[in-house]
Amino acid sequence: MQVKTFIASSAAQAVAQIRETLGPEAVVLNIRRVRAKGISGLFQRTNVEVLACVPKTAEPKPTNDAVLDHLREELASIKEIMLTLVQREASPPGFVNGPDDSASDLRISPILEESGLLRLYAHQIVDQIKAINGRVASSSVSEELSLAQRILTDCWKSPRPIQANTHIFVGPPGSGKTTALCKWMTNAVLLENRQACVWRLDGLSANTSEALSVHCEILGVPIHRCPASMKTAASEMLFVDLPGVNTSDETGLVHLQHMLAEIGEAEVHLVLNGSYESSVQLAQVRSFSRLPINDLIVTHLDEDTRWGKLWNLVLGTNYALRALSAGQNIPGDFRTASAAELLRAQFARK
Ligand SMILES: Nc1nc2c(ncn2[C@@H]2O[C@H](COP(=O)(O)OP(=O)(O)O)[C@@H](O)[C@H]2O)c(=O)[nH]1
Ligand SMILES: [Mg+2]
Repeated sequence: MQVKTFIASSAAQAVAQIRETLGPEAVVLNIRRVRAKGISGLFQRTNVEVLACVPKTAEPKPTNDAVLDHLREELASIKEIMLTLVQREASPPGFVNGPDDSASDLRISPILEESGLLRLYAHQIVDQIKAINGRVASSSVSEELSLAQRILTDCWKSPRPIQANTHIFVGPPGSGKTTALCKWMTNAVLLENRQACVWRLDGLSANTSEALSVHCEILGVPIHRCPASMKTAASEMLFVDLPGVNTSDETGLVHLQHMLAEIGEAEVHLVLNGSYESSVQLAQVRSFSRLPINDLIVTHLDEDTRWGKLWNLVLGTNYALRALSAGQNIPGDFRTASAAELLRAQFARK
């Protein structure tokens, strides 16, 4: 994947350059303001620097090679699974297996837990595999694995189509709301050519996301500190950034509830830090569930390889996952959530 650097005097010009050079498949990796070179730089003029690339698409291979490659991959993943199991058998001194460890006699159960699934859900999957097989421990690990993936895929909830042009990002402080907003907005403005506008609002506490204002300036997106100060065109996207509210902050949550009611029709996204333990994430969802949440955005996924944890949100809440975000770069890695995406990352060879 070859990354190209584009320098232009505005974000719009950078987009034109990217489209001309890389075509419509281009993905923007990062955007920042840089001091203009030469005489313009002396007058404090700045340019926009955009890093973009075209993601590699797999080369089609002859059928035999493809089958062999598939088998090799299967073998490698089975080897890895067996290694994981052997390592788990050799418990460290002082480590006592929980009473539930022998509850499941299918080999897939510890593999699912290892990938981040809570034991409760791992066992539910195992029960379903048993029901499908009609007998116990008869299938191979790889058969169990593909059955588990099929069952998980069937549990997937697709987010409902976007209905409003207003997007509000809520969640605990530091969960990655402003970063997720910037990522989404940058993709919308640069790659989809959408008009956008931002409200950076205070809640009970002040909204200190100064970086958001800088980012809006780079993109040429108007930013307002107060809702009354703007009228949006029907096609314009409105992104609303709010300060985080702690789950234990009852007053803050009630205030946030009123703010959302005042803003009116909107897509409300609950942003969660994906590197936190599932028990914490589920407790956060419970606290915010009094709000009109549409879907979940999970961030910080670069900090944890156990993407199987995300299934605990799918299985343990009524909400769908909208987007997955990994890393601080804007827009960087910000992808639409899907069952296939989760499974790919969950069972990727490390
Ligand atoms: N490693 C990593 N850091 C992130 C990610 N998303 C946000 N951050 C960082 O986490 C901190 C809080 O993010 P911010 O978007 O300001 O959170 P907010 O308080 O919810 O708006 C900042 O330092 C971000 O750069 C991510 O996906 N991965
Ligand atoms: Mg913020």
